[in-house]
Amino acid sequence: MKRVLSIQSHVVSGYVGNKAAVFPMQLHGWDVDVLNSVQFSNHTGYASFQGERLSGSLLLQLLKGLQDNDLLSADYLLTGYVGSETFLSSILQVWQQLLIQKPHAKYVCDPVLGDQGRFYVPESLVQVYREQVIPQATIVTPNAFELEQLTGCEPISTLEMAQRQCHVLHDMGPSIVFLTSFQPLGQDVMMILASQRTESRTQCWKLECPVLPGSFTGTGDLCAALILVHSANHPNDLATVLEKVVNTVYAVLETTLEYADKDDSTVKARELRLIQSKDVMEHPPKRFRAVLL
Ligand code: PLP
Ligand code: PXL
Repeated sequence: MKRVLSIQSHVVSGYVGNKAAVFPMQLHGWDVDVLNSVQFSNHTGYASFQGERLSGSLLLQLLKGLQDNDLLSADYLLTGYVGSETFLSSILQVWQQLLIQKPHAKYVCDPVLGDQGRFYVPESLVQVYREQVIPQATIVTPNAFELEQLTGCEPISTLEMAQRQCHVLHDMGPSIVFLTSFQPLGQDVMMILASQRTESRTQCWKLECPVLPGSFTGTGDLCAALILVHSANHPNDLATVLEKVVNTVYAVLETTLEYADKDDSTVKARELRLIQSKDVMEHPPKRFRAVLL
């Protein structure tokens, strides 16, 4: 099972969306069918950007091309940032068609909505994710803000609350929930939770690591790609998946910081140094460990 259809953004310069996801997956031996939902000069965190978006109808044309040539054959679908309801609905059509070809296909969905109380997509997408997308996803990878929006809960301030909301998301369908970043109130630590529900039980693992200075873009996209790769390699060992993913992402961020000049806090200096992190992506360090809650 090593072919993935990845529907995400393309940026000419820098590393977000497919630019952050494709290389790591290829490095782990995956064939990646790359479908670019936008082509922008750079990510939207810069002062400006240029480029264009793929429409939902063009996505369906590409789907037809793949179907006509018997090329819709991925074992996994991976999606990230989606900017409109029509594009999200077209993605669901792609997923339905893929399931017809590959009934055992899995859907890894990063339900990108926003972060730290701020939306970067239209708020109307929350309802579409909640009602139509999440129920079809196998693995979901929200951050704390996205989890709050999807379950409709109060701001998540404690570990217990975070774990409870992962259960609520399981109730909506996905068997694996990765809460990719969460800071409990009053604690200067970052937590990542990985929760797996099977027929007989739900197990939740926690990993803690220090908060690194500054903010990065594309971390969530890299994280989702690595979750896909490692969960396929270790289907019955979520602790290992969590450790490999976080230790890789952490090492990539450290490498990124090493390359940035000390007092260079520009957006450009915070572009992930993915190419320079090839070795750590292939051989994740054994550093931060997962604990069972
Ligand atoms: N930072 C680190 C060190 C991580 O390991 C992860 C995910 O595993 C993230 C950030 C995730 O970031 P985001 O908030 O973009 O989901
Ligand atoms: O990392 C999310 C992302 C994806 N795609 C585009 C972006 C961003 C974040 O800024 O600008 C185009």
